[in-house]
Order: sequence, then C-alpha cells, then structure tokens
Amino acid sequence: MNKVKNMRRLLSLLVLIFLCVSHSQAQRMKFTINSNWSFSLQEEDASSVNYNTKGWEKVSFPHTWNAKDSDDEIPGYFRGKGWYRNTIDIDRDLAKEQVYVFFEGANQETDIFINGKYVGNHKGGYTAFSFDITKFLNKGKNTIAISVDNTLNNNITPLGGDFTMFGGIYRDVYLLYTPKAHISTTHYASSGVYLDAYQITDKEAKIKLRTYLSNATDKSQRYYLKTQVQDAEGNIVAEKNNPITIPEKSENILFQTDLSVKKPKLWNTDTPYLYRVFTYLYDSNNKVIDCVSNPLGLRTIKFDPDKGFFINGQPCKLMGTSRHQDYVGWGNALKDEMHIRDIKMIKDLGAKFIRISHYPQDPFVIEQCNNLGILSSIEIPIINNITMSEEYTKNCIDQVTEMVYQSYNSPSVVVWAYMNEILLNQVYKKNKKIEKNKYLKELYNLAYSIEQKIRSIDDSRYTMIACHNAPALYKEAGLTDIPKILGFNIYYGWYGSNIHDIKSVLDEIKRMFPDKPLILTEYGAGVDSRIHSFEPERYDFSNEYGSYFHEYYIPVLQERDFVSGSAVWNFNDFSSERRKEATPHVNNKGLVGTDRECKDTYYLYKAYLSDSPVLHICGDFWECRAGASIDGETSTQPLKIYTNAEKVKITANGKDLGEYDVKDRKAELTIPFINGINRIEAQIVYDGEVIKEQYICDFRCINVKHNFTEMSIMLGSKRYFEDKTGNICWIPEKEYTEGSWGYVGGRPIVNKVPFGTSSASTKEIFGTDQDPIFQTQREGIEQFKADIPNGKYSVYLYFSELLSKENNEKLLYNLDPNQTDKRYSNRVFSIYINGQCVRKDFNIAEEYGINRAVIIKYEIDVFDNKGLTVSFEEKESTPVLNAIRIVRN
Ligand code: GCB
Ligand code: CA
Repeated sequence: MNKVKNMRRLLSLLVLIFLCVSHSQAQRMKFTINSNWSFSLQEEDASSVNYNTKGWEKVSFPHTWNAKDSDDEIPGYFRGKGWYRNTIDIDRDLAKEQVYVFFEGANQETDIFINGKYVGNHKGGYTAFSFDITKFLNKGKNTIAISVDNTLNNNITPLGGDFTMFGGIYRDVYLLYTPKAHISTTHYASSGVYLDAYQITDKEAKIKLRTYLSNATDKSQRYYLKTQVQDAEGNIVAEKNNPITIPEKSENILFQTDLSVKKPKLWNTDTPYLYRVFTYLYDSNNKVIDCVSNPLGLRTIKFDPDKGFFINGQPCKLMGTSRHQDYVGWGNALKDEMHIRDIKMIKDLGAKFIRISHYPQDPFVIEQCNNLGILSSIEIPIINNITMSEEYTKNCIDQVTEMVYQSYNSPSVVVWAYMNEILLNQVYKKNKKIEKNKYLKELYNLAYSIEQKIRSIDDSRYTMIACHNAPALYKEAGLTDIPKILGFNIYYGWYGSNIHDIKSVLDEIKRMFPDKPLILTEYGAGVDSRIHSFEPERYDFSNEYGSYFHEYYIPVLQERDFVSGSAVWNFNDFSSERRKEATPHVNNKGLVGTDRECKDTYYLYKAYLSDSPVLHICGDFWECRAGASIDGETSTQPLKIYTNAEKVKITANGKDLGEYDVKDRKAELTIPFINGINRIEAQIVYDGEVIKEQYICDFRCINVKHNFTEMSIMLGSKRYFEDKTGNICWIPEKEYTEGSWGYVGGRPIVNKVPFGTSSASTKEIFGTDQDPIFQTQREGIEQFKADIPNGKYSVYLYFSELLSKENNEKLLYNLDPNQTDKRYSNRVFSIYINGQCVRKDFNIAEEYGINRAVIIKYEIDVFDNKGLTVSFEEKESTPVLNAIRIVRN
C-alpha cells in the first residue's frame, strides 16, 4: 500500500518536474510596443519605407489626439486621419516562429503597413484585433506604419452618441511571437480557447472546451493538447490529454474536448472563486510548444421576469452603474491602473453590476469584474440611428462577434447587448427620403441578425437592447420581441419633469412586456460638485438635487422585484464634446467627477449597497462655504449625513448637537455655522465599532454691518457656487432690506429647455470655466444695494448676454435648446455707482458677443455712510446683472 503511494508520489513529482522544465520552454511571448512612435495628423499616405517623418511628434500608446480639443471652447474636435510610424526589431528566427501584431483597440478604422506593404484593415473602435505579420518581416529592423481614422463613417457603428469619439491608438499594442504550430491568435483576437461550463451541481461541473489551433508549417503533424484546470491555490483539479493532428498551412482549426471538475467551488459576487484553465500544446517529442490560460468561474445565471436575477439559484439584485472609459485631460487613452481603479471603486460602492457602456472597454475592466465579483453587461455601440446598408450591418456583426469571443470566458459577463436608444433619433421624421416602415423593418432585421449571431456563438448568456422611454415605439418596431431581456433608459426627474412618474412607468412597462426580464439601464441627474442649493430643483446641477434624485430612485428600484437590475447613468463624469450646461463638454451625471473625486451620491449608494460601515457628511468637499448672516457671527444651514447605521451623533465646533435617527440611510439636521473655521463631527456605531468622520470648512458669515470683508452674490440664483481656485463661495441673491444687502426690482430669467424650464442658462459661457456664475441673471434689475461701511472697495460686476438671435443646430441629449431666443432684442443700459455714471449705453452683445464672461471691476470709495448702490438704467430692452462681488480693500 505504502509502496504504491510512494510510487505515485514519485511519479507525480516526475510529472511536475517534467511540466516545469518543459513549461519554461513554452515559446509564446507577448509584449507591448507602445513606446516612442512618430505621429502626425495627416491625410497624406505615410506608409512607404522611407517616408520622411521630420517634424512629427513623438508619442506613446495609449494615445489620443483629442485629449485637448474635446474640452476647449472651439466647437468640434479633430475627426480625421492620424499616422503612427516606428521600427520594430526582429531578432528571432522567423523560420521557426510566427509574429502577430495585436491591438487592444484603436478608434476607429485602422490600416497597417509593414515595410511599405499593406497588412490589413480593422473597422470599429472598441474591440481588439490582430494580424499575422510574419511574411512581411525581415530579420533586423522593419518599419511599421499605421493609420487610424476617426472620421464619422456611415458604415462603422456608432454613428452618434453622447460621448466624445476620441481618435487614436488608445489602448496597448503588442507583438506576439508563437511557434509555427500554436493555439490560434487570430480567432477574433481571442485567446483561441472557449470554455463552457454546464450541468453545474454540488458534485461536479462539466466543462466543454473548444480550442482553435493553427499550423503555419507545410507539414501536417501530430501534437498533444493538454487541458488542465487549476484551482485558486494552483492545485490541478482536472486534466485531459488529447492527441491531435493539425493539418499543414491551417488557421483556426477547431478541436473540442470536455472534462469535469469535482466538487466545484462556485463563483459569485461575494466569493468570486476563479479556477484557471491552462491549455498546452505539446509536440511529438513531448515538449510544450505553446500555452495559454483562461479564467474559469463556475456559476449558473437566470433572469426571471417577475423575480429578477439569480446566481447559483440565489436572488441577486443587479444594482450598479454604467461606466465610460475616459478621464478629462486624458481622453480615452488611460493607463491600465486607471481602469482598474474605477472598477475597484465600483466594487467598493457595493455594486453588483456594471453596464459596460456604450462599447467594449479595456480588457482589464472585465478582468477586474471577474476577480472582484461584479456582474456585467457589455454592448456594441449602435446608438441613436443606423445606416441602411449591407456594409453597416456587416460591421455591426463583426463588432458583436469580436465582443462575444473576446470576453467569452469571463464569468462576470451575463448579458451581451447591442443598440442604445436606437429610436431616439427618429431619422424618418427629419429626412423625408427615409420611409418609416422601411427604416423600422431594416432596424428589426439588423437586430434580428445580431441576435442570431450572438445566440449562435453563445446562447448561455442573455441578450439585451437598451430602449429610451418610448416602449410603444420599440414594440411597434418589433424590437422588444428580439432580445432575451429589455433595458430601458428612463430619466423622470431629469429629462422628464415629474420624478414620481418613474414608478408608474416602470409598472406600465412590466404590464406591456410581462415575460421579459427588465433592467433600468440608465437613470441619473447632472451634478456639478461646485454647486449647492438648499432649494434644489431640476436642472440646477446642484449636489443636493442629485442627492434628492437618487434618494428617490433607490427605494423605487428595490421595491420592484421585476426590475432585475439597474445602472446609474453614470459612474463617472465623462467627455461629451458637444454638451454645454454647467460643465461644458462634460456629461456630469457621474457619481464621481472626471478626476474620480466622489460626489455625495456615491456615498448614498454605498450606504445602501455596501456591507461595510458607511458614514458620510454630505458636501464634505465644500471647503469654502458661506451664507447670509443676521449677526455676522453665525449662519444656520442644513446638513445631511449618509450612513448605514441606525443613529448618528453630531458635534459642531465642540458642541454636542445630539443623536439623530437615520431613515432611508440619511439623517438631516441644521448646523449653526460660525464665522471662520468650523469642525463638524459625526459618529456612528456599526457592529460594535465606533466610526467617526469630520468635515472642516471655512465659513464666511455675510453681513454688511459686522466684520464685513467681502461678498460674492449670484443674481437670479438660488445656488451656491464654490470657487476653489479663488477660495471663495458665491451665494444666492436676496431682496434688499434696510441695513443689509440685495437687489431691488427685476426677476430671475427663466430658460426654456427640453422637457421644461431651467433657472440657469444651459449655454456654454466663453472665457471662463466657472460657467454657473454667469448662467443665471436678474433681468430688469433696478439696483443692487449693500449698506457697507465707509472705505475703499473693489466692486466686480459680472455680465453675460445669454440671449441670442442665432439659430443653431439642435442636438440630441443636450439641454440647450439651441434655437432662436424669441426674447432676444437689442439690450442697452447704463450703470451708475452711487449716482455716478460708470458705463453709458452698455450693450453686452455688441461689445463682447453673446455667452461670453464679462467682468468689470470698479475701484470705489464709500463715504458719508452712503453704502453702495449700483443702479441700472434701461435704454433698450431690460438691464441685467449676473453676479456681483464686493471686496473691502
Ligand atoms: C441617454 C444616453 C446616454 C446619455 C444620457 C444622458 O439616454 O443613452 O448616452 O449620456 O442619456 O446623460 O443624456
Ligand atoms: Ca473643441
């Protein structure tokens, strides 16, 4: 008995040694060639070997040429062709090896040339692709020239969308060496191995493996294919050895086998247990010549139209967020660690779901989802409208095929999606040449072929289309019949005026499609974290309105089991070059900003979704704070706490304010802020552990009679605006009363925007990055008075002409109506300070243009206890004032 055991041990030791030795000889090698490329934006063909790159820029991948122009004040960003050139040094034996160039992604059409010869083309900006370049190479130095074009191309999806389509090679590029016979690298740029786990029980999980093999030699040969499953600790838990023959000169020959894992450990969001499947190719001398590995997560998934999503038979509400792949300043050209950071932050939120939207992202995104236990849907970008052409259809099919194959082995992926709000831009309404029925039919056919394609590759997962809030239209087009589940993007309380409608509309959608599982694929509200309001309202972009919006939605979603999941639009603020509003060129519906600084809403979700203690003082990033004050010493303002504890204790400036009950993850109170530095402390007990948070701010009590130093007031506004660069806080207007300060006469402007009105203009203001200060104004103002003490002052008047007679193009998504403003008329007025005319016949539009930040500073002496009176005298149309700042010198 013992002998047998020892023999076995010896044998397995030998096998191990054999494996180790031979594995170390595995020849595949993949490495980036990201550095030191010459780059030029140009149409001219730069593919020839001796092309002169004098004057070209040096860049490294990830690279985009739109990092700056997508965020400047000049409308548009470069969409055209860029060339990259470099030399690659080949020091290996090309008779024995194959060489591939592998792109993780380039936006959006790529052509590759080696040593002046054309290698190939790829269309689509978000999926990986690879080319066999062996026959183009010589030993030693080779030139590689790559052109990338991000011009809008009607035959490459997407045709539009609310995000910047940054051009360039914005993900890693690799060279990949393999032996002549190898596990395929050109099967849709995947690993060449596809794993299907099925019949997963406590006892075992069966796994079907499909491996694609290639042989570039001119000899058909015998090989061995070994497939080995290792558990998370590296123990071999299943193994299969198959002799195979790979015919000569063959590419992507399919080989199938299966095996089973006993007593499988399952993958789920709490314990994302991963096995790793190694696929080895041995030659006839028993030498490993190639090896790839793939993650294997064993789990079952099910969407039930009434009860929601289940993983391994357990219910699991898929609450989470969407994510865009850019950082402002970087565009889409991110370092790996920036992608990883985002997914970790989403996990830390307690999210169970990511909608990877609107396109496939960096491989690290899904890898992190696999590792951390976050379920996901991935989609190809078919947005707003389609082209009715064979080429466009083919491109959609190509992109979806690449997407599915490239992420096939990721247990985190549960949904393959395509088409986002495809009926939003009803082109047949705008273009008489397009007939509605024909368009809808074409759309149906496109969706149908994509669906068939996905199911033919992978029927084990679900499929989804994300519709906008027009269920009847999608039904009319037949689109709602096609995918296995439906997504809806619904924005009541933002694009829709009444937030409460979200409930009835969700319920109505359920009635319309009783058998379809449902995900709320988008909902959200814009937040500019510099803006605050104690009377939050739709379209004010305040932190407080954003909080109100999400506080309302979370219970609505949680109460409805038929809502399988939801994805906040969006995890991050992201680039959308054409967007205007408070933060032009940026869609600010993120739970975190462009730099990933967390907004209050991030913590609200965390308080609901996370299992670890959460305590957040809302607005704790509001460092320079201010408010009107009756005595110049104190000013009372509301404060909110987000926490998952039941009670929270508060002290302010050392004074105990007592204990507050937490309801719906929040406690609300008021704080008597004092002039100067304030320290607010919150404390919870969570699982017996005491947790504390503090908020420190520099508060300015605004009062003209006590300690007056300065005041910054936004007219026509209920908003506060923090300017961290100047360390000042703008506060809302109020009406003048004797002994105090404020406006006399006039009214706040009301802006017409889609789905209602807004108290702030949605125009981009040129010449400033503090657009909100200029986006509100008081029209017809007669005076601004401040009963300030005698002394010398700087008085800054802020203006912007917000009305225009120009008729601009109307954009989808943007709140700015971009139409002629009917109220426009030539505005001329005079300004007087303490009786003296300081500006006669002022015409903002004529002198400065419209939507431009105009600041005029006056040096003023106040004497005879007259205080300050700025008067406005109408000449033509009504005077306006956007903001005023008064500083005692
Ligand atoms: C949508 C779109 C998304 C936009 C979003 C918004 O419905 O699907 O791409 O960014 O609305 O913020 O308007
Ligand atoms: Ca621009």
